Amino acid sequence: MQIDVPATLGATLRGARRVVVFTGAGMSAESGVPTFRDDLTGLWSRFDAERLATPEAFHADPDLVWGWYEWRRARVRRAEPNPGHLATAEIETLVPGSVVITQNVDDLHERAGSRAPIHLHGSLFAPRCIGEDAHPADVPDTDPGDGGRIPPPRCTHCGALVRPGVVWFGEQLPIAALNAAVEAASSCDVLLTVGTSGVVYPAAEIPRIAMLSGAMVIQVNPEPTPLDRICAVNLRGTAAQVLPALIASAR
Ligand code: BV8
Repeated sequence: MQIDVPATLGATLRGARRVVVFTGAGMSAESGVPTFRDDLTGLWSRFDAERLATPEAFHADPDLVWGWYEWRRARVRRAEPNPGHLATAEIETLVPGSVVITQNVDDLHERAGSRAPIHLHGSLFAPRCIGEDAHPADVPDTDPGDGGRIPPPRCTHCGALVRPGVVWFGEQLPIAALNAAVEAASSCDVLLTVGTSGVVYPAAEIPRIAMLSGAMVIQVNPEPTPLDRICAVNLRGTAAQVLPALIASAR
């Protein structure tokens, strides 16, 4: 489906000093990675993602939670970056100094060529142990099939259980990532918010910080979100449709 992107947005992007692309799960939807609020498919349909993505769920049933993350990690490994990821990486070439801030725990921005995405909620590819030193763990790629319970490995340094390297609900965001994201949002002149429902905090503050700092906030989402009211422009379309059109108008 052709999306009409106002030509003025291309000029705005081209003339920007610094662009921030703030992304959520909708960015990876067209790569076949389910969004956070999609009904969890198959085996996971009877669980609530927000209940599984917590320290309490892991401590109550490590095999269930580890199995869920291994199932998600295998899905991401099989996925490819979509045209939205590629267009996002091209923005960094078009406007040097631009940066991606992502809530996603996949590695699709990196695989599309984005240099150093800021991961506010960690990564599926950075498991660590729950011991005091949080030793990074090297977890082999397995095929968990449709998922199911998988006992988490033990740390080879201290023997503690290994956990996914993501930020769970109730856990603090990595301070360095959060500070870098706030600095980028405060100093950009355009922020694109792409594929996020804008309901999880403090990440959802990022577009507001940009707007309050004088940036033009442009939203790319097929649906309305709470962020609509702080956006100068709401492009009702998908990441893989809109972002390539936006970049084409900026070249
Ligand atoms: C914390 C990693 C405190 C794990 C995730 C106020 C202030 C601070 C905190 C809170 C607060 N109020 C409540 C809280 C607590 C909580 C919170 O925000 N709860 C919500 C539910 C109200 N926040 C926290 O717990 C955070 N921690 O505050 O700690 C603290 C302080 C000091 C000391 C100790 C503690 C931690 C939150 C991080 C949770 N981890 N992910 C994992 O992945 O398993 S969150 C997870 O959901 C995602 O990472 C993402 O951030 C979030 C929302 O998902 P989205 O990315 O937006 O995806 P979603 O499915 O919701 O929407 C998809 C969108 O895409 C839709 O709009 C759809 O229309 C659109 N779309 C679909 N297809 C496409 C598309 N768009 C474009 N193209 C398409 N093709």
